[in-house]
Amino acid sequence: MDSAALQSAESHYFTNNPPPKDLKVNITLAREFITRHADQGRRVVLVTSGGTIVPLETQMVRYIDNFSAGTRGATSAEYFLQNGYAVIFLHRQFSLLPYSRHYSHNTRSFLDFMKEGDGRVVVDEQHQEEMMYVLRQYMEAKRNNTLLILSFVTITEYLWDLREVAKLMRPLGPKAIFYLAAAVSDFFVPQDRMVEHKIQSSEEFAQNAEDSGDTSGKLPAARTEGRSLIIDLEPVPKFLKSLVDGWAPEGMIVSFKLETDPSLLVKKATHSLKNYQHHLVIGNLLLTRKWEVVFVSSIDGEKWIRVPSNRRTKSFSGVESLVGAADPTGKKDAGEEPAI
Ligand code: 9Z3
Repeated sequence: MDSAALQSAESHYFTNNPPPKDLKVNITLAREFITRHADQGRRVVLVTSGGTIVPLETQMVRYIDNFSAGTRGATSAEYFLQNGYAVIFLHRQFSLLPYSRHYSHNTRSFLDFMKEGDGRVVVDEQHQEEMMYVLRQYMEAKRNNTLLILSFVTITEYLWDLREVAKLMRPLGPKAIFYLAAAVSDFFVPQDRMVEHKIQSSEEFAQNAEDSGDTSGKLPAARTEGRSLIIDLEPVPKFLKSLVDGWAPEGMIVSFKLETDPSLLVKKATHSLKNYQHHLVIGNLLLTRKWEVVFVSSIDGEKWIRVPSNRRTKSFSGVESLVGAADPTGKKDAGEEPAI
């Protein structure tokens, strides 16, 4: 796609899919955060995390989602903070957050880390050391104001936030990093093909386009035909190209590529790098993502990073993961810590 076609696809998308209600607030917070840290000489990274959803109805009852829990993004954000970056953490609402992730979405409840002592709630002895380690890092990020948490739910909210934050980071030039770990939908329902009300299970009660206020004559993207549900999605514009070429052309851009077929991973990561001409694609496979990733860049070619097998464990879901990374003592199981 040439740059004129890309610009027109982008402008069509943002004209036809309205911004989220909290966009203005997010822009104000991000502007203040970026300016303050740039003035203090800190590097700023935008970490995106978690999955975007695709609503099927305007008054949304049903939506398409993906598996991402936000482990990669939340974990990576902690490492960026540890290394002196200011982090804008743009995440799917209710997905994992830096630091609190150690105690949420776990097979254990956070209450399992507590006990009663002298009529007060205290942290159990066996978790004191590890929790103190996490708490200190969390407190330091709070004290220095180096973590800004923003959230999205839908693909459209994500793209609006990404575009506006990227434009705010543009003046930082190469000091701005984009670390795009969010699992982004490839297909979506455009606003002008979305039905207003809940999709009915029989044609008898189904809305037609006019009922939903649409006069364009287009068929609703999700509709019942006979007893079948037909979902006819459209491609999401290639926003990575817009980011690299337009929103923040001097920034360092790291994207992720997720596949399930091992024979496709490096091919597709290389293809993405060639297509978008950014700095690094980190490839991962669904089943092994917690302990191996491949870095594909024009400088280093293809480079695998693997967690040694004695530091992996099988999690509840059968996916192997890294043991001990969040534990200062190295003795305990840190749960689902990914390779990077
Ligand atoms: C990834 O590949 C992430 O590493 C995971 C992390 C989503 C696998 P979890 O949240 O999983 O730790 O459970 N993310 C990006 C995949 C993606 O959507 N890439 C797009 C693309 O390649 C946009 S950059 O086109």
